[in-house]
Amino acid sequence: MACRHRSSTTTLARLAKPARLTPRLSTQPQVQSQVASAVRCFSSSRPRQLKETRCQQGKFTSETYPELKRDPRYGQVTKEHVDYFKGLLGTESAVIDGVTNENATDDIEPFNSDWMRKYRGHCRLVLKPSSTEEVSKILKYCNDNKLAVVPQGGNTGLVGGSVPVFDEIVLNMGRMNNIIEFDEVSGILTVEAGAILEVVDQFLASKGYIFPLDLGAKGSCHIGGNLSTNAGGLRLLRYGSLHGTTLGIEAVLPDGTVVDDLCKLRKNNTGYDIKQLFIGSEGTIGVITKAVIQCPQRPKAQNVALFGLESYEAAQQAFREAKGHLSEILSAFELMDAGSQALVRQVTKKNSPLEGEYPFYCLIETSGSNSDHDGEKLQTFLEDVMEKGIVVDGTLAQDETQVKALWSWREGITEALGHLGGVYKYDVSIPLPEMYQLVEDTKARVEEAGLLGDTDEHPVRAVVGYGHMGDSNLHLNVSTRRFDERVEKVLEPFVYEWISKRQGSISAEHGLGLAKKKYIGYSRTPTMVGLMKQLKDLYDPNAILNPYKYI
Ligand code: FAD
Ligand code: 2HG
Ligand code: ZN
Repeated sequence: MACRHRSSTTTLARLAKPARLTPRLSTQPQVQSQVASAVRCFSSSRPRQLKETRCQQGKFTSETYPELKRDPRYGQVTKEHVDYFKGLLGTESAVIDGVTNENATDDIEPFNSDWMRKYRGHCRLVLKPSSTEEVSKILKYCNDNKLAVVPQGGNTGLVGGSVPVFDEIVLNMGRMNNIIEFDEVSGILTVEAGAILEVVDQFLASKGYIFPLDLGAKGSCHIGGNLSTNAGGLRLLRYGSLHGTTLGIEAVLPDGTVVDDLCKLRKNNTGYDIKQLFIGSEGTIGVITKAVIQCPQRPKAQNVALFGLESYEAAQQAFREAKGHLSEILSAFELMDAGSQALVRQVTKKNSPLEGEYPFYCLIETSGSNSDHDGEKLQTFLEDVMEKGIVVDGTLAQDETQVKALWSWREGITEALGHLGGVYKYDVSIPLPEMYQLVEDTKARVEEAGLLGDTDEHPVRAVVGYGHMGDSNLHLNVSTRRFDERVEKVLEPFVYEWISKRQGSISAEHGLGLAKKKYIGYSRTPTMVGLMKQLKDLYDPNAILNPYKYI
C-alpha cells in the first residue's frame, strides 16, 4: 500500500511511468502445504526466478585455483553407491546419475555451477531427498563410505559455497518444500528447508504475515539456504537477523543423527542454544531439514522514497535524520552509488526515476500499520532533509507498482551486473564513516594497475558500491568483462587488509564459502578460528560436509 502523498512546499518529483523489470518466470516448483494438522494444497502465484548471468561458463574451480587439491580421504562414487541411492530414493528424478550415464552431464551442469558462473565443480551425482529420513540415510551412507557431500538449496549463494569443487555429491533440498504448519495467532511458521522464500512469503501474505527476511534472490533461494548462510537482506534493519527470528531447527548430522530442535517457543533457556550453530554454518556441520520461524504481521502501510544526494556525507546525514524522524517505522535504508545505477540503466534500458544524475542515491522504506500516520511522518522527514539541503531531489512511490519500480533500482543491481560479465564481489561490514571510502580506494587501485577502462582490453568495466547502509553493510562490486586472475590479484588480499585495519568484517551476510575461506583470519582471531575448527571436528569428524570451504 502506498502512502498518501500530501501537498507540500517541497518539490519531490513524482514517478510518472513506473519502471518495471520484466519478470522471467519458470516452472513453478511443486508446493504442498500442511497447515495445522490438515493437509491441503497451497497454490501461489509463481515466484520470480532469478535470471541467469550472461557470464560465460568458464573454467572449473580446480583450474582457476590449482592450489586446491582433491582430498584423497574421500572415496570415489561408484556404480554400487549409485545403486544404493537409487534404491533409497526410488523415483528417477530424485537421482541425477552421471556416474553410470555419460549423457547426464547437461542435466548435472546447473548443480555444478554457481549463479555467478565463477565456480564450477566436477560432481557426477545429484541426490534430491524428499524427507528427513532420506537425508539421514544418505548422510549416514556417505559418512560410512567417506563420500563428500555439498548441501545445496536454491544455488544463489555468492561465495562459491553451494557447488562442489571436485566430485562431491550434491544433496539438493528442492524436493523438501512443504509448508508444514502455520499458527495464525502467534505467527509461528514451520517449514521444510527446500521451500522457496518467495513462495513462503506469498503464503504468509495470504495470512496477513510476512517472512522476516527479504532479498533479491527470493524467487529462487530456499529457507534452508537462507538459514545456512544467515542471509541478511533488505529488512534486517527492521526484523533483525535469522539468529533472532528462528525459534527451532531440525537438522541431520553427517552420521545420520537427526537433531530435532523444532521448538516453537520464543523463550527457552534450557541449556546451550545448539540450533544457532546451524545458522550461518553454510552446510559444514549438518543439513538443515526444517525450521520454525517467528513471523511478524505484514505491515498495512508501506512507503518507499528514493532520493539523490551530492555526497556520501549527505547520505550519512540522511540516515541519521531518517532514524530520528521515522524510528519505529523505518524498515530499510539502502545506498546506491552513481556507477551501480548507471549499470542498471544500461542493462534494463529504463529511465532513472529522478530527472538528474547524482553521485549517490538512497532508498528508504517505511512499514507500519497506519497509512496516514506513516505518510505524515515520511512527509515531514522529506521536507526536513530537502530544506536542510541534505537531499537534492527525490521521488515517493504512489502505489504498489511504483514501490516495486523504485525497489528494482536497488534490488536489480546484482542481476544487472551479472548480465554484463564476471563480478568480483565483496560483502563487507565497515563502520559507517569510512564505508564508501573502500569503493574509492579500490577503484584507484584498479585504475593504477591499468585494468579499468571502456575498451575490451581492460578487464574491468566499473568499480561500484551499494548496500544496506542501515546495517553498515557495503557491497563492493568489481564488474568485469570476464573473470581475470590479474584483477583478483589486485583486489585480494588488498580489500581484506583494508577492512581488517578498520575492524570491519570480511563477510557481512553472504558467508565464507570457498571465496573467503583463506581470509577468515582478517576478521576472526586465531582463538575463534580454533574453536570453530573444534566444532567442525566434533560434528563432522570425517569432514564429509562441504569440504574445501568455510574454515
Ligand atoms: P545455496 O546458494 O544453495 O547455498 C548456500 C550455502 O548454504 C551453501 O554453503 C550450501 O552448502 C548451504 N546450504 C544450502 N541449503 C542448506 C541446507 N538445507 N542445510 C545446510 N546447508 C545448506 N544474501 C544476503 O544475505 N542478502 C541479500 O540481500 C542477498 N541478495 C541476493 C540477491 C541476488 C540477486 C543473489 C543472486 C543472491 C543474493 N544473496 C543475498 C545471496 C544468497 O541469495 C543468499 O545467501 C541465500 O540465503 C542463499 O540461499 P540458497 O537457498 O540459494 O542457498
Ligand atoms: C544485495 O544486497 C545482495 O543486493 C547482493 O546482498 C549483493 O551482489 C551483491 O554483491
Ligand atoms: Zn545484501
